[in-house]
Amino acid sequence: MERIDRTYSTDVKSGDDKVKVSGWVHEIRDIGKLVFIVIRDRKGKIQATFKEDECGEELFKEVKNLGKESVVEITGSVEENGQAPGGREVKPDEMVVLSEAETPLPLEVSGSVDSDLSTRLDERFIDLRKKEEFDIFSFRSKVVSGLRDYFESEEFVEIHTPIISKGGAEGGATLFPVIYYQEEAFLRQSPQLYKQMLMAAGFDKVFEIGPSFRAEKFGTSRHVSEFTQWDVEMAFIEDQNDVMDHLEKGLKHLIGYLKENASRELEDLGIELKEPDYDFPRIKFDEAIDILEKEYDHVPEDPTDLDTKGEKLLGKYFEEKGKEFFFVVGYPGEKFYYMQGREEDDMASRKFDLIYRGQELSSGGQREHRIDVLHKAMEEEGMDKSNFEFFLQIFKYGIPPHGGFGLGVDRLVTKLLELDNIKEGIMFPRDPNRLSP
Ligand code: AMO
Repeated sequence: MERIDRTYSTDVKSGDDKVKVSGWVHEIRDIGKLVFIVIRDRKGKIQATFKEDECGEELFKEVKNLGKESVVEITGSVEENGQAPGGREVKPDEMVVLSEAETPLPLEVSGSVDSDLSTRLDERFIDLRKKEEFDIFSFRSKVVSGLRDYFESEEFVEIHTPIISKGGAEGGATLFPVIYYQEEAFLRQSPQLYKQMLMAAGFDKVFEIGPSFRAEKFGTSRHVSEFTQWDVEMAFIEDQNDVMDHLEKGLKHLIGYLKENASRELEDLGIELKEPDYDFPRIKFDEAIDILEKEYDHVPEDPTDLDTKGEKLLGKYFEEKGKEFFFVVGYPGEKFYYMQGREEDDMASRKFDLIYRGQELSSGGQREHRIDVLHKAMEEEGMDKSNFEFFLQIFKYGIPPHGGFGLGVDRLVTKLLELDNIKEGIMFPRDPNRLSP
């Protein structure tokens, strides 16, 4: 038999005399001597019209028995039809049923029935058949390309560091233990220590895109147990501002890139992205607390952090000034690896958060590279230093001042696409109640 390449629905043109379209049966309308079926592929839909007196008895019988969501391959010519989706339809010569779908389906694909998020995630492979879902994940793929585009052009090197470690850098409460042969080990909470090791190795500028794991106890709309972090580290910096500059420029580049390269997805999802034409405000932690108190009469319970409400209110404050992105710098009581505020700083630390549309998107800062200060900070945090010997070593034999950040890719996608829940931007999310699928 003659081999014909598959044509996506959107590329089918009326007048084509032989095309092969393949996909899922999205819709069937059987009106006796005529059966319309709509085939769906990842790009769109195309109708095929089967007429009893034209397509032969056997083929007609087969199409009458077809169930929704079965996978078929139809070969035929293409004719104009103003009533069909896209104004054209396939006149079939042949149909192969590649896989039959059972009925009833666990989830409606056509979108005529709204299912709650939990049901959708239970039946995720079917849920992902919806065009909107494909658009979200095609967009997500372009987010990663756009960030990579910026950091590669700035000569950052992509790295891959271990997922299994002896200890985590981000605090004991959210560690996931694993059994590593006879030893207890943990899934990484971030690539923090390894990207710093590469600064001691002289790599100067690195980035990593990979999974990080946190045993977050509460299922919120912005936390998951496994997320994708965009990590960056750079050496020979003056202070945290050098790091913030790259984060700001990277995000501005990304939005421009998406407007150009993801315009189809954005349009279909009904999202209009604004390119930030302003410098991201950089305010000190104390100033942020002042704004919250004076403008909104809000005092976060934990004096060393902004709570969710605080971030939201500050987001509102800056959005009213036309600025969706801003930095808060100098958080008190920060993790051991951040540099504490120095005399010239007038703030508690060199740690910053980037907030976008009222939600923390990234944390970063300058690192402490003075070994004595680092030892003290680890003791104060009550850490078992024996698990971090490999890390402490790097400060003994020459390491430049350095800093970096970690950015939550899932949160970025959620906020850019205005999704309600971070899990909508993750294919197979993990939370305290979900380990499957
Ligand atoms: P932090 O813990 O703030 O910093 O994490 C950085 C960014 O990762 C995302 N994130 C999460 N996203 C979804 N679910 C979670 N449970 C979750 N936890 C974190 C957020 C957050 O801003 N090592 C430092 C970064 C650095 O200094 O380089 C770190 O991990 O978007």
